[in-house]
Amino acid sequence: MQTARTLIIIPTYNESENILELIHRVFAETPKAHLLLVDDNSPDGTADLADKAFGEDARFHLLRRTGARGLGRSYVDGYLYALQEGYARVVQMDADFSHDPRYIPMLIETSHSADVTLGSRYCPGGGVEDWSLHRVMLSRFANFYVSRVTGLNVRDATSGFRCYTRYALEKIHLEQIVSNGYAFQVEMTYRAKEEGLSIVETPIIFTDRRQGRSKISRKVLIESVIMPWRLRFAMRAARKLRLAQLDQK
Ligand SMILES: Nc1nc2c(ncn2[C@@H]2O[C@H](COP(=O)(O)OP(=O)(O)O)[C@@H](O)[C@H]2O)c(=O)[nH]1
Ligand SMILES: [Mg+2]
Repeated sequence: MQTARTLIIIPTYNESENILELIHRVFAETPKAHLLLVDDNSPDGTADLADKAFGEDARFHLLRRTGARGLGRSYVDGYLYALQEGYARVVQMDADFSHDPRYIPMLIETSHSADVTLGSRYCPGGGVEDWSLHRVMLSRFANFYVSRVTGLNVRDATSGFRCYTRYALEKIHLEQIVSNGYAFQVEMTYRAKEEGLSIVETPIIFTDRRQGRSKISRKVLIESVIMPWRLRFAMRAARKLRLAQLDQK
């Protein structure tokens, strides 16, 4: 497996308890891949900690964001970095061990035959472990809701453990992305579909975070309720426009 041109993007906000072990584990799974931490100026010093431990390692890269914090914006900055630096694909994952690094090779392998690879909790072989009933219900409902409203026929559109090829990132209009929280994953998936990119799901077992606290806010939840409708109506408007343009020809 060729991983030298893979960039693993990890967004962080206050992950000092997880980050060093996670980076060790990621490099153990994929020694040739490079890793980019996109840190939102974490008050707990996550970025400094990682930089001190891995700053000398040529595979380690650090993007320190300033200004408004945001998960979606952090991913986009990471993707732009990957495009600029010439990587062939990106893998993105959380820093809290919910996403087990052992799945990275499988995501990379699958990305050789798919533009977008989703680490999926809800396809055969996938699942969740140690999650409260409340989180399970919320996630299940979110996926049901998203697929009903947008018509996206993927099983785990909100998964944050995924792989994009360079081609996929170039096709998706990153500058047009508007959402920032869970809805960000949905919007990326939706735009991928609209661009005709191939999307494949491979099973993962998702576990609850090991240390630290979730940063998911009420604002993020509200956004994830509204965004599927925005995508649906934006798509309709775009189709109408295309049809009108065809009529004129
Ligand atoms: N750069 C950046 N990372 C974030 C932000 N919010 C959360 N993260 C990271 O995104 C990942 C998922 O966040 P988490 O709080 O675990 O969300 P949850 O798993 O849905 O509860 C973790 O690696 C967080 O450190 C943010 O505003 N900026
Ligand atoms: Mg988490």
